[in-house]
Amino acid sequence: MSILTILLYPDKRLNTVAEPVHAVTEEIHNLIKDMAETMYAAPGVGLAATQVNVHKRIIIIDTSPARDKLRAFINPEIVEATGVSDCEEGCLSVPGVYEKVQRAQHIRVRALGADGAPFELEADGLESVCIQHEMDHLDGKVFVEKLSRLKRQRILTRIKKRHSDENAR
Ligand code: GNR
Ligand code: NI
Repeated sequence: MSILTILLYPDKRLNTVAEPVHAVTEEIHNLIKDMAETMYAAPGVGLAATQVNVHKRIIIIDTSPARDKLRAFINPEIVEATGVSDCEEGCLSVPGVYEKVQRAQHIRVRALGADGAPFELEADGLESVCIQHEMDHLDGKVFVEKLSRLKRQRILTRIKKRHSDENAR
């Protein structure tokens, strides 16, 4: 097992659209294990393969307080979305930035599990937000790209300042 490097916004590789998985092989199992180790170490409640520079349609989430309910979604699709929620989001690829993003409140997702079998799941609250956030990563979208130009510009300025402060130390 290994901890993978998480790409940081504004890395252009985060804008890659991920490809569907055609077979759930041992290579995919190993990737999911490494993604889980990376997510728990971060720590985060979700991770998309895109963030570790693997452009395959795989996300994992664990929003449980005990951090013992890992779920993998391969080729996830939202089959139903209702209501509106705006929840403060953060992202392991944009450390230290938290902003409200508008999402569907309730979703029904269809995907393949790590065992290759299809399943459907209904989600609300943080789990729903997290699945939508991870699925955006697979389409090459980082949550800050959903904000207004002004907010995004301010975030970019803050990130650049932080980098120059780090380099000056
Ligand atoms: O760890 C994470 N927390 C989080 C909080 C609110 C909404 C979304 C998230 S996902 C994030 C991990 C991450 O960056 N996944 O892509
Ligand atoms: Ni993220």
